[in-house]
Amino acid sequence: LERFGIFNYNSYDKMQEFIEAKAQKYGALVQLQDLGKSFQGRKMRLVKISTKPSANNPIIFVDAGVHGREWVAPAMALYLIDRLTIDPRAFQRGGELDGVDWYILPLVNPDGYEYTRSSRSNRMWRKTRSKHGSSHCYGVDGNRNYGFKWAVSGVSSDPCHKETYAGPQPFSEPETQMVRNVMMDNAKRMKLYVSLHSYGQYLVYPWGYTGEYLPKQWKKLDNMAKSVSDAVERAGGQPFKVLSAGKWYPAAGGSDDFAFGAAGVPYSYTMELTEGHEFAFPENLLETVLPQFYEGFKEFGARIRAEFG
Ligand code: ING
Ligand code: ZN
Repeated sequence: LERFGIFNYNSYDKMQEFIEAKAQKYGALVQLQDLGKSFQGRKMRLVKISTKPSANNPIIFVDAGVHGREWVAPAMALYLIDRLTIDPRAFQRGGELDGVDWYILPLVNPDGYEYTRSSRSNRMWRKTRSKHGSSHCYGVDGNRNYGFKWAVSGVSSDPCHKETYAGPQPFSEPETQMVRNVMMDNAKRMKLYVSLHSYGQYLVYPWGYTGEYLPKQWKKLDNMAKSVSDAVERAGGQPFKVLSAGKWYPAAGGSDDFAFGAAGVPYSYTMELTEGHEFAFPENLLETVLPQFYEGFKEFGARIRAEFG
């Protein structure tokens, strides 16, 4: 029988059991919010970690796994949930939970993720598993489906395109609607959004839809990203390449652009994990890299507390 392991690639079901157990064990600290269901009917639940839910703390929102094949991303999100709840240091003054609330959605695209687990030939699936119109093809690229500058660059309008089909309209996917709702419902308090992916090791910020840099804000975004990268490096990890997403390659309809441009989240990033392994990061190395990346999240927390706490 398959067993859950914090340093394993777990099934959707095992991830659900893990977050349920966390909510049971740490009732005062961990709240689960039902967001709705994926296209195929899988429950999506937001994990809210807060020592003082009524305190109007700044919110850090982390999501992962919008692309099915990028397995290291949800593994990192679960590890983050684990450390934030078990680490006594997190609760202390200046710790990760001091004056900062963490909202974590560990698997944005559970249908695509389970599809990549179903057989070797499906391992490289990226999109959701929805069907639209009369097309016989499946799925939309969840990171091209957000309603900010939708489809203006870096997308395909062909439902059969395996990578970057933007969908028949913005937010055609229930999964991206749910992420949007988390952003909009918490827009006032949300100060940082991080979307976890895997391809190379990049920490990129808006805009994604264009190669133009934000005239005023890019420097602050760049500085925070570099200090996060430094923290990961100090822990023995690889540094991140830090630049604007659209300078790397322009693509519209990403969640980070929506968070920044539509929800007004001042710090918004796409974090691409694990240099050199792309989509197939070896499971036996998770034990090494996840704690290194966690040091980066601590730095994110410290920075947000310093500016907004
Ligand atoms: N990378 C991102 C993608 O969706 C990205 C890069 C981020 C593009 C933000 C546009 C905006 O293509 C992966 N690995 O999916
Ligand atoms: Zn991705």
